[in-house]
Amino acid sequence: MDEIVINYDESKVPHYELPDPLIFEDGRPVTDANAWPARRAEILSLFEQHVYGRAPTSGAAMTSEVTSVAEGVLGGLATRKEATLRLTGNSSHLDMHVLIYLPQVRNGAVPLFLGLNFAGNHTVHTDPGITVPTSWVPNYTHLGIEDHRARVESRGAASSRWAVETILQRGYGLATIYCGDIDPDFDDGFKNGVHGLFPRDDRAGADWGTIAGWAWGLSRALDYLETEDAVDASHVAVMGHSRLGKTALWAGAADPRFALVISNDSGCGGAALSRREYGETVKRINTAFPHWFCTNFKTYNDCVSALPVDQHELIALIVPRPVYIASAAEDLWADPRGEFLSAVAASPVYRLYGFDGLIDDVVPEVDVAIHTRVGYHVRTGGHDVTSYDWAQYLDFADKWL
Ligand code: GTR
Repeated sequence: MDEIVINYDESKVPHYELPDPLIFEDGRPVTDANAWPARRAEILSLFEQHVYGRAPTSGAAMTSEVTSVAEGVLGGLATRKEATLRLTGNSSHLDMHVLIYLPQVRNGAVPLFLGLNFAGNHTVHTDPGITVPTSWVPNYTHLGIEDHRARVESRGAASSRWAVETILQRGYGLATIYCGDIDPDFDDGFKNGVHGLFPRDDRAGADWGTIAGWAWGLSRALDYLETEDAVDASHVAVMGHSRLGKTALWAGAADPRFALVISNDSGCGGAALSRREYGETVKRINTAFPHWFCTNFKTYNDCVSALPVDQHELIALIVPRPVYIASAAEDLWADPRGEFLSAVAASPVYRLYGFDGLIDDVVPEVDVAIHTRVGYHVRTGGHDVTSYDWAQYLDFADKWL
């Protein structure tokens, strides 16, 4: 295999030109907001064809069952609810376990943050009432540890990334699902997880990868939330970190029911511009994670400038809904500057709708958040989700959701 060069030198970023989100493929300009839905449909189709792959539009039936409800948990702050969403395809089924926290005191249906987690719902909080997954979980099976005890010991392991109490105190609910319930995060030739619900021998270049599968699962979770009286499903913010930040962006781009979209350190294949080739590149991501994107994406490994889209257009697909792009100063692998420039390049589409976008292409100072309808910050520190990030998301949601 060729050596994959990773560049961290700004002076070595190649000269690039971004595709213009406001010019149709046939060269016509988008002159007003009325023309945007048609251009949006064109860009969405290009992302399906060349980047994430196309999800099936029908073929899986869903049933739901509430498996537990507990009032007054987390010191009286929350109602905890768990539900199993069963998706049935041609010959198999899949169970997605949703954990929902709602403020115990509510004045009607609440707006809510929805996000996938990396290693099980029980990792988001030390709450002993959260059910521990019995499905494939990363790190444990990889280490040869299969027993239930190791999983139980990871209760709360990711709690610093989920500001559960703060979210509830601010009047929002939180729903989360373990991403591996939807599709286990390894390359198995698209046999297990959601792909297994729609089995086929003839996978084509634009068939969906794992990120599209996870995003599809988020939409199914939203289908369920629409049936939950305590949740205001027209005010759901989809949020994710890193690979799950890429997923949140694609879910929000593909499904306009998500009212707000938050990308936390999503990097390559997420908010960062592919053409900059700074930090993680298209070639590196397709090599290390061959299952995340569609097969067609790999044809651009050595020629990203030939891609008919770049990631600023993924952000543009969310217009006119609000979007927040967050970077971390030390997370060079995710290319903070490339994430910012992507938000800047999506801004003309916001302006079409009369919203201020990001105008200046100078990256803001560290820890100075911008809360225009396309929000942005680069915070101190590395690849993570912190209380600073959540403080911004909550303020941004108060303003725009
Ligand atoms: C890295 C990957 C990134 C990012 C990250 C994560 O290994 O290269 O694209 O997604 O994983 O998800 O934590």
